[in-house]
Amino acid sequence: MDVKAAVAFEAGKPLSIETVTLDGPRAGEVLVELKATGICHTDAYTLSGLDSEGRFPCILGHEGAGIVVDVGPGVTSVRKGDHVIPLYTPECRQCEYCLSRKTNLCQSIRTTQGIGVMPDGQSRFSINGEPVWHYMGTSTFAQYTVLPEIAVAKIREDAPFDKVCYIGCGVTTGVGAVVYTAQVEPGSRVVVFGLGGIGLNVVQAARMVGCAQIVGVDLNPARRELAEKFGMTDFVNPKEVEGDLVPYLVNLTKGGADYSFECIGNTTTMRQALECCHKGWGQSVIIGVAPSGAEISTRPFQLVTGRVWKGSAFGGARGRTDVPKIVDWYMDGKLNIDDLITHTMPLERINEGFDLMHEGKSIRSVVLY
Ligand code: NAD
Ligand code: DAO
Ligand code: ZN
Repeated sequence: MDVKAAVAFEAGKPLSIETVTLDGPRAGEVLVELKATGICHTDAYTLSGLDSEGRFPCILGHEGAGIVVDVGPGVTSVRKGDHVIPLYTPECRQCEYCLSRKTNLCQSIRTTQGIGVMPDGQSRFSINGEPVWHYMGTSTFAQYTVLPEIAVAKIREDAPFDKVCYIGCGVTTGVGAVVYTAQVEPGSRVVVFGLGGIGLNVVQAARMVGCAQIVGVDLNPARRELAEKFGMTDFVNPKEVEGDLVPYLVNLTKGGADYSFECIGNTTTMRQALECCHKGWGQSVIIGVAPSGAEISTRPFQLVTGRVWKGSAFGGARGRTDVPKIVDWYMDGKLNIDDLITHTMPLERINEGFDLMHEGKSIRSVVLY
């Protein structure tokens, strides 16, 4: 079928709106009509050329929501008409990783996903007979996309696509880091580094689980108002702190954070996030993705004395199991997504969404199909 898509032909160039050919779903696959997709920093990172897995030409996008319009042979878990969120972290429930119950990083299609093809080694997208590669197994910057059935989460039909698409990455990454990765207890004191599209979701999850203190750290004073609306109790702008930031935060949290979250992708703030944690038990969760090749450091005694350093991908969420629950939390009013979606646009104006993100003017831009 012919499909309208925003194609990334080469690194560093704007996306180009094209009509591409999409082959139908094969065994174990589904065809999804996208209704909305968010634009995330990871799309921009890959478009910049810095992502070692970036393969051009490709169709970016990994934060979508839509409807199953066709299924291939052998598909059992979804059917035509189901509302779904594509999953860049699939959940096969059969691989060693899924069965371990220790991680959400299902590996069953990892190799092919990482090189932009479907599990049979081929792309379903093409232009004039030449392949256009998939991206993160999702390619949501297209009107239609093909996905393995293990890479879609079935969601309730009353959930609005233009809001719950954000659960496909940003919301789940931030909320899941609190609920699944750190398993933050009520009454905890937390420090959140970076109050953007991920950090604000950490803040609202910290409020949801009943944290006593939620400190937000950001260089941008404009982030304060929204963060307070989402539950932040204290705002710290590092530029306004006299002396070292770490002792300031330890003092503010009366001995150190029970949990801290790094939502920037900066190795300096990763170290600060670990070191502002409470001696004996504080845990720091790295969510931000640092530049390729970057390294983190601290004094080992920070860990000897009980602080724990860990990381979180897609919030530690098992997509097919946990994403529908997060949709419920939104529909029940426990999570606010509406105020984080600051801009919407048709596919033809998708490059404006990238510009707004680079200028720091948006929290989330959503493309509506
Ligand atoms: P964002 O740009 O919207 O937010 C980052 C915030 O950090 C901004 O408000 C900025 O002002 C602030 N900031 C920048 N440098 C700072 C510094 N030195 N000190 C204090 N504040 C600073 O980004 P985002 O969309 O929220 O993404 C955050 C990170 O999470 C990115 O690295 C992204 O790639 C990553 N991410 C990780 C996962 C995962 O599964 N682990 C998923 C999605 C995104
Ligand atoms: O299993 O090796 C693997 C793949 C893990 C992917 C984790 C992705 C999280 C970080 C990238 C940001 C996604 C938008
Ligand atoms: Zn698996």
